[in-house]
Amino acid sequence: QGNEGTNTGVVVKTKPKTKKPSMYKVLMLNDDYTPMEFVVHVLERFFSKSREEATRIMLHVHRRGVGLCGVFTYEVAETKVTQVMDFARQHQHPLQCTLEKD
Ligand code: TYC
Repeated sequence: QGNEGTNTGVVVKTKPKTKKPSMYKVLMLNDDYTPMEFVVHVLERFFSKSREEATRIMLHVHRRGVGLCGVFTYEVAETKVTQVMDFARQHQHPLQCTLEKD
């Protein structure tokens, strides 16, 4: 945190040692087969959305093709994508979820 220069009149500003982690968007993709109710359930279960918010996001994805589930650090985002894809596969739905640098 030092901003002290020496006595040369030059101020040497050191970088803070910690830097904010890069954030990643988790995006949900539309398809023609996954039931709307299943997508709402996924948003509630894995992204802690209320039923109202989950429904809003699901309808946005249904109409626009893609929608934002949340923004997380890389490790958390990757875990969410894996959990959603595994859950969808277990239920034999083609639901796709992906990660994009913020
Ligand atoms: N388009 C699907 C349907 O009509 C619903 C759906 C919404 C699927 C969002 C995926 O991410 C999705 N049953």
